[in-house]
Amino acid sequence: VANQHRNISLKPGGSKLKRIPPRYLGQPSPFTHPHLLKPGEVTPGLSQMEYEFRRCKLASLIEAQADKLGPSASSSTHVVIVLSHPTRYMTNDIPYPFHQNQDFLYLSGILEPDSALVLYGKGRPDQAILFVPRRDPGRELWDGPRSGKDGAAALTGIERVHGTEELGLVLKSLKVTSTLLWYDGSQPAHPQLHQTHVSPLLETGPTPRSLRPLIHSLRAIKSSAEVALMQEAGHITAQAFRKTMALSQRGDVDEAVLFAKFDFENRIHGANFLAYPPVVAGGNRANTLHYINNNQIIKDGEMVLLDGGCEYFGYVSDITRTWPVNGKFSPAQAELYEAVLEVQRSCLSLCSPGVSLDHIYSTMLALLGRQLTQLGIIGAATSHADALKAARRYCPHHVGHYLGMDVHDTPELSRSQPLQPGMVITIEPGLYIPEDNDQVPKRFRGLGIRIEDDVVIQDSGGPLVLSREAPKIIADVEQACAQR
Ligand SMILES: [Mn+2]
Repeated sequence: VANQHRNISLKPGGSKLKRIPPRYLGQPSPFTHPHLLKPGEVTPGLSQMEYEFRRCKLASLIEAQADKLGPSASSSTHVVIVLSHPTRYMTNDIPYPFHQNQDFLYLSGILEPDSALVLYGKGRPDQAILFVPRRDPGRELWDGPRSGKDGAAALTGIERVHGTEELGLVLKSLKVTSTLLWYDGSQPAHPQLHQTHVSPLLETGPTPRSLRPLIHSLRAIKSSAEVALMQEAGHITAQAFRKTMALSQRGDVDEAVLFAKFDFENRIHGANFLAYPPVVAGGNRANTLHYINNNQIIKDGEMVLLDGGCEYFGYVSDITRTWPVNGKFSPAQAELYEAVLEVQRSCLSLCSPGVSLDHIYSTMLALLGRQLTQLGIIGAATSHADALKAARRYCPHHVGHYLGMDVHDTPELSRSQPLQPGMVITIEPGLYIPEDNDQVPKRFRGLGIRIEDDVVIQDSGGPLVLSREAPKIIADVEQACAQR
């Protein structure tokens, strides 16, 4: 991470700790939730300093980009606008559980809807203004307490805080129309705030420059505090896999039961919730990559593919294991499983700085092609090119993706870019043989296997596998299934 930290002037944020108001805020605080947050933390595990450092790094990235645009750009004033998400509704006045816009959360630590962050400054946008919903006893009676201006200021350490209704006014006072504006307006995170406060300024002002790629390049490299949160997410989910496997002793199990068990075990061990609807796919349904109905009976002798992960204070896990629901691999299941496992291990060993996800992907295809030949799924005389084609047919997805605050994290980042220390990725090769494929030896038909681990790229000593506690080799899986 060191090279990213050059040329950054970091103001000491810890020295101006304000007293947290002794009341409930719009999110956990060190006062109300001392079991979750230490003094000086904005969200569990992440300090005011860490959030301030992120804003500083973004300011530096913008400064560097402006330098490239020429002398007039580098001396101009910058304004950065990041909006929170709105509350979304399932039906009339019933909200979905609120989920924050991760780019906004990354820079502010604020977990309330209808909020915004503005960064501005001449040459370098290093001044922060936060906007949060103002206190409103009428609304708070229904929705619960809000942080308000004083609460948000004390929690985040950002001194200048306004009510959200002042966003447009403040932006106007910053003379946004004559600045370099950094804002993602094409798909605004909060359409209504965009419409009311930002859009009118865009009509007469400059074309905003895209912000998301810059934030994603920062989010891609995890700090040690972020890795610690992801370790915990991986640990919780790995233990949930153990407990869910232990329900596999005689077959004929409902996918819904495994789903419920997995959900329960994640939550009871500290996860906030599952990071995405898990795939709990028995038998041939494992060949439907995004199967989430999870409502069928898995028969004795079949396997289940479970792709699930949890969110732990803003950071997620994403793990897949495939195992027989009666607790014992059949010879054909074991044969296909070992083939995927061998490829998965080889791909894990490639996870080091300088290698790209795309490179690991092409290696995966070559290795899968070789396994398909050995399994007799494709002929021994198949050309290299045709083996790759077959590998793509039997594994239609990529080897992995970036992981972090999102399951498919930092999508602005290309998978052809060399991995750097602190990046977190998944490694998830699979082989999927639909039951109606009569080109393939009968014993493999209807089997779908994926093995997915979460991996931190490290400078030396190989990758750190966050999901290592989830049973993976056949002996460990069978042992986990046999646990009472
Ligand atoms: Mn994944």
